[in-house]
Amino acid sequence: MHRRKFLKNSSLGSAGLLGAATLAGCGGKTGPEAGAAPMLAASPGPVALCTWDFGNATEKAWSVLNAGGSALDAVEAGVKVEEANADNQTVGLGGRPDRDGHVTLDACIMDPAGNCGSVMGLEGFLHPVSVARKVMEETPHVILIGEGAAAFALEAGFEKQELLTEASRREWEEWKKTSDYQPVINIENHDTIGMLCMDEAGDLSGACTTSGLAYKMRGRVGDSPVIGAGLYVDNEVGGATATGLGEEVIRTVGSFLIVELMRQGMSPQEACEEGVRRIMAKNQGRTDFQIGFIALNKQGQTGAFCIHPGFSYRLYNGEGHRNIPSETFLKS
Ligand code: SD4
Repeated sequence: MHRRKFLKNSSLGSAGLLGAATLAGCGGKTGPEAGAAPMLAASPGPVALCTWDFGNATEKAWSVLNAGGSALDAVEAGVKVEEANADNQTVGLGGRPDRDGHVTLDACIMDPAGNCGSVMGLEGFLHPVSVARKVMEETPHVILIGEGAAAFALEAGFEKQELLTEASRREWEEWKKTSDYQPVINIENHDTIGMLCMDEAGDLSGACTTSGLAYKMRGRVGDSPVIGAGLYVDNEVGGATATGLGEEVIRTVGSFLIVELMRQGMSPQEACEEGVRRIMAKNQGRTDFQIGFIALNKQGQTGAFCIHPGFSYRLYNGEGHRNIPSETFLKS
């Protein structure tokens, strides 16, 4: 899709969004009780969006929001769908292991008050995002790593389980034969889920969860659990989240940058584009990696931008549920 058309669609989308919210006076709520809501100045919510085409995840988040649930509960419930999806080999169960054969998970979560929790290199627990939420809500800390995070998860009542599936183990065995033991930096080898939600009250939350780069060095952590890099939410302004080569997102503190650009007046689309441009400015001539950002502002407008074609995001709002192709920095 051409940029102009994309922008036109985005602005139409926003107008439609605001229209729907004002008309119904119910923040876009659907279902039998939608018309019964009081005619108050509505927030543009609910809105749920996530990286890539994870329809089941946004569907789940939307069901939480549509029942009057909080954005925080929605993002957690939404990304848990992909954490439990063994067919998604870059998140949770079935995630590709590190080069030594361990599935190590990174996740974080942020609430409207700016509280945040994160786990890095967590092994053996199906829902790292829920462990991250417990870190946020039940400890004085923001981040727990590795063995400490696992001990905390056990204490908090999470059950330990094997996450390396037969399919991922077999692929890893094959990789070892040919790989030269280098982590794969494959431009399309990432389906990390980052999710942003706005609830009926207009409050924002976000979550991001991944098994990271396939066959990474043991101990390597990407951007996804790093607050400000893989995810950032400021309830006054908006939120952003990333997928792709985490090292480059960390170098520019990508999600924080995008939120700050929105604070200065950029639309989510413009801010995502500038976030990618900053990364490309530090990587002149390099085309061997992919990064995609999505963003949501307090007005319910959304945007996305990536380096290579192929990135899209899932959006569920008062207008319905759809997959939206992202504009790209490098044309194919
Ligand atoms: C990372 N950003 O660990 C993640 C990778 C990713 O799907 O997006 N994987 O760098």
